[in-house]
Amino acid sequence: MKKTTLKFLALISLVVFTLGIFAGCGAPKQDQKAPVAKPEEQKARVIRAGIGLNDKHPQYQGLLKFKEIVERETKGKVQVQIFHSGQLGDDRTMMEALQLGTQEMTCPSTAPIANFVPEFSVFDFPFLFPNTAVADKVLDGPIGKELLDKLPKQNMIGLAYWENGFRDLTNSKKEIKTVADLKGLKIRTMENKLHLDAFRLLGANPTPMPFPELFTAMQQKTVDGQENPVATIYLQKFYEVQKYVTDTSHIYSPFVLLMSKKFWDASTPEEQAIFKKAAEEARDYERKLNREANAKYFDELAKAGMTVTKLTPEARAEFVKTVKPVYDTYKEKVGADLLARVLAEIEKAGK
Ligand code: TK8
Repeated sequence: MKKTTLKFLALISLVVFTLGIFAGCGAPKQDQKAPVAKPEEQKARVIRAGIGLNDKHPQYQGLLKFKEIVERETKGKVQVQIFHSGQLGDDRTMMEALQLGTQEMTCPSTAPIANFVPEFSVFDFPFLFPNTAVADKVLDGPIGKELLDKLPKQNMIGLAYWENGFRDLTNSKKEIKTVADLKGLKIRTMENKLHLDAFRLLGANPTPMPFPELFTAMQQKTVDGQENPVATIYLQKFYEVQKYVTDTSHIYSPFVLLMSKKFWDASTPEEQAIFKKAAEEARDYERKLNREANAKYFDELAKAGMTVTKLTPEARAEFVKTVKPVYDTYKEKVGADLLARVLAEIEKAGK
């Protein structure tokens, strides 16, 4: 090594050393300020995971599984606390908290995520996925990943797609057998423009509202109806305030398990790998429970006093045709190329 290079290196180390001393003097280290913790608590970092649904829902069971895996594999260094029923706020508020780093995890549907990354609406086109097997293939494949990869720019990390499910329609006014029956009904939708437009096309009077406000809105008749998978309709006891349910299956809602980028970046690569693995294992568990729930709860809703209506093939075809125009209106908004690729994947997966 040349003399000049050596001198240069010596100078650099001196500067770094001096800065280090000053930094050390100026700012006391974190743990000097922190209250004395019991030894086992000293290093535990806490993930606060919030959801809008209650603790009866498969989504909550999925989070319990995630917690179990993460706490076991990190040997307790990362703890997971679960807050259900909107205790930490609605989906939008929780995503904003993730962005700020004041909350670590949440699990919203793709519909409200589209307010942060518009491309996520691509999965919310009505009557897009023919069944859950095809949905799994597309979401767990390259396109699903491509969308998750857009989240870090919004200071969030997408760990895996979980399942909310095919959405069905309920209301307190009348039986819905055809599109015409929906005319003028005040329907709560998620906060997503595509959903709102689809319901406008059906002749309803849709209004966006955060989920935690929904039960009271139905009870006080601020809205006539809403749409959610039957697991939610049953487990949130919507049958207490809604009389009619129709198996429209109009939109398939994926959930995305989200983590704050701040928390992710503060984790070691080993911990990140554990979060990812736990998210995927819990996903398989959650999907299984959710599918069992969605298959059985129509009967339970009938037992609870609701009128359950199955659409005839003709009536279903009319629903499909009536909402079709959103494919044109939203093609450019989500990206025409992206939509075309999703449709091609679905076609391929269905074969
Ligand atoms: C709960 C929501 C809910 C969703 C909705 O926070 O808002 O209707 O289907 O499950 O994520």
